[in-house]
Amino acid sequence: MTKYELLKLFTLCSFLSLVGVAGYTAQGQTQTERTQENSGILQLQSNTNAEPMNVVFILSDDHRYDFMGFMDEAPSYLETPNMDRMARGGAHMKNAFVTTSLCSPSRASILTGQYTHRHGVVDNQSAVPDSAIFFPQYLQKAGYQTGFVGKWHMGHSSAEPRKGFDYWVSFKGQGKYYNPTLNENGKQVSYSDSTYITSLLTDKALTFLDERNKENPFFLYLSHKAVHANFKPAREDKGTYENEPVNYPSTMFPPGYDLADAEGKGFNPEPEDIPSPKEYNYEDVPNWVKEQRHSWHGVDYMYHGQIQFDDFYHRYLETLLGVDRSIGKVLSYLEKNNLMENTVVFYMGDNGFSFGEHGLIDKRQAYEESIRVPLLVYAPSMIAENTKVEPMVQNIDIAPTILELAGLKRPDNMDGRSFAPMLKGEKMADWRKRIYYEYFWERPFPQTPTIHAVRTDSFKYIRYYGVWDINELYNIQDDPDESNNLIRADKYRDLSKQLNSDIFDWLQRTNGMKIPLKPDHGARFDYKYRGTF
Ligand SMILES: [Ca+2]
Repeated sequence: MTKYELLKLFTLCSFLSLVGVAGYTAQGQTQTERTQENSGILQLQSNTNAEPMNVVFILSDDHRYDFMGFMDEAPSYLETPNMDRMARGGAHMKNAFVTTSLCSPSRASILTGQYTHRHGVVDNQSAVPDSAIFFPQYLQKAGYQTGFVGKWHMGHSSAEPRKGFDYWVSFKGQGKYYNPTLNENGKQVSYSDSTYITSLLTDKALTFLDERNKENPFFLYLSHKAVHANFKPAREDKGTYENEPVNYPSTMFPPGYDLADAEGKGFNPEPEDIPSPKEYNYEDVPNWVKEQRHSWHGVDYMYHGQIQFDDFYHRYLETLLGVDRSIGKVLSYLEKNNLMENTVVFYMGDNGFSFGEHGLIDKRQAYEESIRVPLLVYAPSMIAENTKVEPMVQNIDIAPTILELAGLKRPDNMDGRSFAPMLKGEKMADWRKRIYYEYFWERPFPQTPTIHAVRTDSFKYIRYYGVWDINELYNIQDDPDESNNLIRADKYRDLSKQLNSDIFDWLQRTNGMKIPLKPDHGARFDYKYRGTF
C-alpha cells in the first residue's frame, strides 16, 4: 500500500463521522465507478516529491473575461475588490478561453480535460457518459478529500452526488437564485426566507473546509449559479448600478442604424454610438448573425421583448458583486486558518457573454466576448505578485494543471496540458500556438449554427457548418472588435486556407470528425416558427 493509499483509507475512515457522506461513499457507486476504482486507472504516477497543494477551484457562470474591476475594458464603476486582489497578488491568465462556449460542455471539459467531441456532452441537455473520468477521482485516489458545491448541470434531471466527491451539495439544472432546494450529500433540503444562492453555496463550501479531516490535502470545487441569466443580484446589491451609463460596443449597431429603431428596446444610443461603414464592414457579417439580432439572443428582440437591454446589463454587474464577495470569504477563511501557504485558489468563468457585440446577446458563437473567460490563480507561496500570463490557455488545461499541483502526472486521455510552470514564471517554449473551438447547433436556440474556429495570437478563422453563409477571418491584433471580416481579401486567402486545414487536422487527430444528431424534444425559443414542428 502506497503513502497515498494509506491517506485515502484514513480519509474514508475520518469521513464516516460526517453525516451523509459515508452513505454516499458506501452506497452511491455505480458499476462503472467500481470498475474505474478497481481497474487501477485512477492511480496516477507521482511527478514530484513536494507536498501536494490544496486546491480551491471557484467557477462562475457566464462571466465574461473583461468585467473585472482591474481590467481597463470593464465599466469604470464596476468594483470587484476580491478579483482585483487575486490578480494583484497572483496570476492573471490574460488569454483564457473555452473550447465550447456553453455551460454543460465547458463544465465537462473542465472536469475531464477533454474537448467536447471527446467527452460527448455536446449540449445543455446531455448527461456525462458513464465512462468519463473526472479529475477529482484521481485526487481522491491520491488521498485528497474532495468537495463539490454548486451548479453541476450536466444532465438536467438529477442533483444526486456524482463520482469523485466526498462531500456534495448541488441542485438540479440551473437552480434558483432565491430559496433554492439543494441536494446535500444525498439529502434534499429546501431553503426559505429569501436565502440567496451565492451566499448559501459559499457557506456550504466553508462547511466542507471546516469539517474536513485536517490531516489530508483537500480539493474544493465551488461552482456558482451566478451570473447566469435571468440575473438576480443579492438584495444588498440590487440597484447599485441602476443609473450608471452603458458603453455600447462598436459593433452593436449596423452603419446607418436609425435611432428611432431603438425605441422600446431598453437601450439609448447616441449618434456617436452608430459606426460608419468604414468602422464596421457590415456587408461581410454572416447572415445568421444579422438574423439573430431579431431573436431571443439578439439586441433587437432579446428574450422576446421580456427584458430591456440596459436593465439586463446593470443586473448582470450587480449579480457579479455576490460572486466577488464569495471569493473574498473563501480567501479570508484560508487566511484565518493558516492555509494560504499550501493552497492554490483558482477563479474562472465557464464561458463568456456578449452584451451587444455584433448585435448579439449571450454566448455559443466564436466571437471574443463569448469564448474568453476570466482566469485568476492565487497562491502567495508559489506565484509572484502581479504575474501576467500571455499564452493562450483553455478550460481543458484546468484538470492537468490541478493534477500537477497535486503532484500527479497527467493521464493520457486528456487533451489539455498543465500550465502550472507558467504560474511560477517559467517559459514553456513548446506551448500551443493556436487554440481550437467547436459549437454544435442546438434545437432550443436554433439561431446559432454549428461552428468550428481556430485562433492564433494574431488571427481568428471561423467556419460555419450546414448553413449557406460567409465564413470569417479577423486580424484580432489590429481589429480586436472583430469589425472587419477579411475572408474575401486576396491577401489573406492562403492564410484562411491554412487555418481551415488546421481545423480539420485537429479534428482528425482528436477523433472529432462527427456532428451529433439528437431527437427533437423540449421547447424551442424561436418566435418566427412558433407552433410548428
Ligand atoms: Ca455558462
